[in-house]
Amino acid sequence: MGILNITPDSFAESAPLVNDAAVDIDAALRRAHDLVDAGADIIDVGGESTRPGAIRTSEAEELARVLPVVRQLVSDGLVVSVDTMRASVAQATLHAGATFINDVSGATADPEMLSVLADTGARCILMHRRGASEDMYAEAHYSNPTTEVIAELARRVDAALAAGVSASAIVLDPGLGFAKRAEHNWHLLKDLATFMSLGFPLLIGASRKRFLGELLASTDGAVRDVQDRDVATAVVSALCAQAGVWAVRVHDAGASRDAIAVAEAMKTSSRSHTTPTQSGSIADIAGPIISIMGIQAFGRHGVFAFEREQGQMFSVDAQLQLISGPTSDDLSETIDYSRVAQDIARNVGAQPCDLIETLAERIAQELLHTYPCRAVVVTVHKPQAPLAIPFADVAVTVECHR
Ligand code: PMM
Repeated sequence: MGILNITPDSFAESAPLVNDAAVDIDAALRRAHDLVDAGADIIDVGGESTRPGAIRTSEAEELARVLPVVRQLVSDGLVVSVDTMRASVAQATLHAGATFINDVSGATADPEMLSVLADTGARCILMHRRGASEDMYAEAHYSNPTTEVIAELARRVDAALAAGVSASAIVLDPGLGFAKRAEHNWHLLKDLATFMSLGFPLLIGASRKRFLGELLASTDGAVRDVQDRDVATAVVSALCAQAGVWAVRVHDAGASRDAIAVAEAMKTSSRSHTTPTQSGSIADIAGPIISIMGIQAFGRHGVFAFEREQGQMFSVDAQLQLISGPTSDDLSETIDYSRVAQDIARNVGAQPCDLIETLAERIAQELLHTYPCRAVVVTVHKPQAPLAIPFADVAVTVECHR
């Protein structure tokens, strides 16, 4: 997950994307595409600073910063997450095509957030924190950071489920640096396996954070400069990948992508050295393949106006090749196919396409970017396609490799 902070004061970015209240949209889009070119699968767009001591941005300002950028990135085909604590911003950006809402308050800051998430069926990242940015360190007291953070996150999961959010939509994040001092962050990272055992995908945001700067302080005690923390960040990313973490939220996507490639190669070296792009077919690659066939979903795809107006049922088959097979009988080590099916149904119901080729490609790319898989094959069937003669089915199959 590449970070795109559209704020005037982002501590970790070289050049702010907001100057004198004006958003440099072109620069924001360029940075997002650079992150994707460097290997980011998701772009996390934020319009409000959450650094310690930050005061809140107004709703209008936040929306003005993120919405135009989200719209353009979605239309460019990128998978977008929006870092917001406001239900109204979540609602507007989801409507514009964002896939994830990343709420650093764990959906506590805005009482409407959970109902927006439940109503839209959006994927959501529930992060742990205590207090707010203004008083970040006041509650940074733990006797056991891991058990306390897990207990507090579990309460957020319970609240989300009670509000109607699907379990399969939830990603958890222990919130490094949020009401946590360096020793707490290290404690949480040491216990990644415990967080993994909760059974939810896990996101880790360590990128360029102060605890890395403190670790790398010079002998005279000067904390390492923010811009010089990317090697340390990439090492955290590799160790996260090794532990099975779903995503890392980073500024330098290239460094983390390389580090993760190393971690994955070490994990899977006993299986195969063949890269999927060389192999040609999903069946050629060793490793488990999850198949979900005949997912029924309503959509408005087609070149005719009546197809857009009335819509019709589509059927989708998907095969996902896992990056590595589970090493135990534990759901968190594999892909949850109920989540995959829901993602596919949501994708079919999203923005209409003229061609089922485009839809199949869009679904395959989303699956590839969302789940830890090497390769994806998607077939979209359109059994009610407007043909002049009787027929059984029309279908298109696409195959995408990481
Ligand atoms: N950290 C920041 C902002 N948003 N979201 C999640 N889910 N996890 C994080 O760790 C996180 C976040 C602050 O970092 P930045 O100012 O570099 O974006």
